[in-house]
Amino acid sequence: MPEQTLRSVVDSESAFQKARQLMPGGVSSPVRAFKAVGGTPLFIREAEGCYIQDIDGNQYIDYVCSYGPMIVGHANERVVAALSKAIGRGTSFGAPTESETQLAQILVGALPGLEMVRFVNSGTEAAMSAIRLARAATGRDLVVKCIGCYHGHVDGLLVEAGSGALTLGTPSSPGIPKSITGNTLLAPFNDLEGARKLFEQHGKNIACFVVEPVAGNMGVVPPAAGYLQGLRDLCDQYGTLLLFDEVMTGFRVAWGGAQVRYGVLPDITCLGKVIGGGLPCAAYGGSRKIMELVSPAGPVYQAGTLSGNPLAMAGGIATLEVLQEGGCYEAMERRGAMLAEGLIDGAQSAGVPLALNRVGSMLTPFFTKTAHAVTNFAEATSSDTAAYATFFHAMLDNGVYLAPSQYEAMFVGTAHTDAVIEKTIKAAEKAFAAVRAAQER
Ligand code: KE4
Repeated sequence: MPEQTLRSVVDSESAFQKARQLMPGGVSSPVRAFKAVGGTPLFIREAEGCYIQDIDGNQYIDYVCSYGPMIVGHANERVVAALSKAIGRGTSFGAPTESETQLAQILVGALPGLEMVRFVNSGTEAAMSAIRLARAATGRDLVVKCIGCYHGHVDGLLVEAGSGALTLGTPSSPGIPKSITGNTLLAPFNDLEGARKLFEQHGKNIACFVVEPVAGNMGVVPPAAGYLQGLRDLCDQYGTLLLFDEVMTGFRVAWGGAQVRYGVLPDITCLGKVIGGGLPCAAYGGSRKIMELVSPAGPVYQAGTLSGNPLAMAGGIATLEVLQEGGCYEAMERRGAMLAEGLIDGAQSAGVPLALNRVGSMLTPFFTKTAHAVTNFAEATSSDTAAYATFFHAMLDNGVYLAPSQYEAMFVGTAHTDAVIEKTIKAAEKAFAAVRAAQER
């Protein structure tokens, strides 16, 4: 990778100008607009492996990875070959294909909590459909979500939500009637006592408890020891369904996902991101008993023109086949640890308070003021977001592309080699020095 020279962003600036005339904020998803970190969002021309290139010709090591899907690297040759083959046979039929069955087979084989799945086109759609299913299966209306967790922009879950909603200060969006959010109860993530109290008060009316088993949308916050099992026990006690939103953790933190890594089985699982390999693909699934309530097998209606489309299936199958090759998860775990260690050491040497959380190949450096551990939403949001912004831009200047928000994750994939991790750590040393200098001003 060429040594980073002073970056020109002239072409991105003019592209952004044009885009803002035609699309709200000039983007197709809010977090991309750089609002939380300032500056001009980079318009991307192309990407390959772990590198991404903007339209001004600047190249960066990419840790956004499209917010998770690009786990086997951009333009992975196996994925490109599979898509090229599929595209020549037609892109969408509105009819069943064997590729859906093939991907469903892989998912059911990998996740112990799945006997059946239904494909949809986004994590939001998966969460929305799973909530409807949980309500139908239990005959109850209430849903519990954790403060700071994000499950897409479905009305009932856009309450105290994380990710872009948190980043942009709209965790509870306007435009959602109280009649809908009135059925949503909030629990602090990692607070089993708080969950217990909610169940004592509302337990028999709670349809499901939806949670990211590893929070990734307040930054990465791992489940406290016993937390997931505690939720499992409470759900069993009150006849509530446990819903793991594994859109980010699915095939990220382990083959299968967090339910494999932590050995706690949900009743319903949402998947997305990695299972489409960069194409629009998501899914929700569970036991046969629950899933056969979904239309046309059962009465719970849910549909989608492009659900299970052959391109997304081909992208997902090829991506998961690459991940099934021996050693992928061990390599990503090792390099995730290497990166984490390098960032912690870099911050320490620069005298910058930092708390870093990592689960496998997803991690977040929190610019906490007192370097306290980050175990929940309150601690995550006490971070110095101005310091993160300084770090973000200094990393860009040194050829590394992070998420433009303190409340996202860095993703290490199979294309991030040891040499790339070492380059990243060197870039971070300069970026921490910039943070320290800014803090001293
Ligand atoms: P989508 O509707 O964006 O495909 O998925 C929503 C979703 C659901 N569940 C979890 C755990 C998620 O992380 C997401 C989406 N993640 C964000 C990034 N943290 C997507 C990035 C964006 O909003 O642009």
